[in-house]
Amino acid sequence: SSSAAYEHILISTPKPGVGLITLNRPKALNALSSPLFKELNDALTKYDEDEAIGAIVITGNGKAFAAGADIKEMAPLTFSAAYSNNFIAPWSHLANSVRKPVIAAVAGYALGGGCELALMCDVIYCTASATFGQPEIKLGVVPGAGGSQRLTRAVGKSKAMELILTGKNFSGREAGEWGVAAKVVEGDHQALLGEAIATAETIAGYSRVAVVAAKEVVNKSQELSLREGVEYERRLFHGLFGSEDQKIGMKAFAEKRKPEWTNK
Ligand code: CO8
Repeated sequence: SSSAAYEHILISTPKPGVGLITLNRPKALNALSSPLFKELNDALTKYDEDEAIGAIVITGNGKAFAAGADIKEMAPLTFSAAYSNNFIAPWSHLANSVRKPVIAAVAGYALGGGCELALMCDVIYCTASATFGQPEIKLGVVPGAGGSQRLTRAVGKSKAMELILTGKNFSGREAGEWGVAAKVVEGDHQALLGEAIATAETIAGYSRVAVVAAKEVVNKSQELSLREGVEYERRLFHGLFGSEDQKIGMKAFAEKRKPEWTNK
């Protein structure tokens, strides 16, 4: 695949099975304009449909993952235009429709919509010096791409309330301590990206069927009661006995060899 069709992102396959998307508006600190999001959604859809891809990584550069929604694009927006065009609704594509795992590799700024984009991903890896925050209050608005909901689920009400009401930033190190990030890397953007790609490669090495099911059941925990969630999990677990890969995986274990998945 080539990046030629895109203006605001780069795409590549750094390891077998890994689809990498690099946000690429460095002069605007990767501010998330509508044209950028259109390309991001297009690339995500293609990776999700591509049988060769097992996991996706989204990153920025050393200075910024993304410094937010594009403030210059939003400044003249009116209520009626925002409402009738359902402004930022397309952002939900990542959270609602992408079925393969998506890892955010965050170095530098992840502010406002950038923080929300990271929170929409399934796993966040970051550098210790990354800068997260929901500064919308300083602009006279509130988070609009899920930040008030996802950050609150991640850190609890009191801390989310404090962060969103003050607009204060938090570091990558804090993101790790609070469970927002799964891994905090001490090195630079390249070291971080290496770690994220290695994890994506691990995931891409498993049965696609099992991986999609694993993501689905964990996500259900955010939506359902515990009892409903456990029942949902059990049904999907039952369902996997209908896959070829369940037979392949368990037979390979018994024969002490590596399974060769068919993704069926
Ligand atoms: N939108 C548009 N342009 C931006 C943004 C942004 N969010 N962030 C930075 N830029 C631009 C700057 O305007 C500047 O452009 P230019 O060179 O043309 O003047 C360029 O990027 C470089 O930025 P700075 O010179 O400011 O770089 P510094 O290193 O001095 O500062 C900061 C870095 C601290 C990150 C600073 O740029 C900043 O505060 N940025 C804005 C952060 C912010 O408020 N983000 C939240 C935006 S609101 C939001 O995301 C709402 C989400 C709501 C839901 C989603 C709706 C779409």
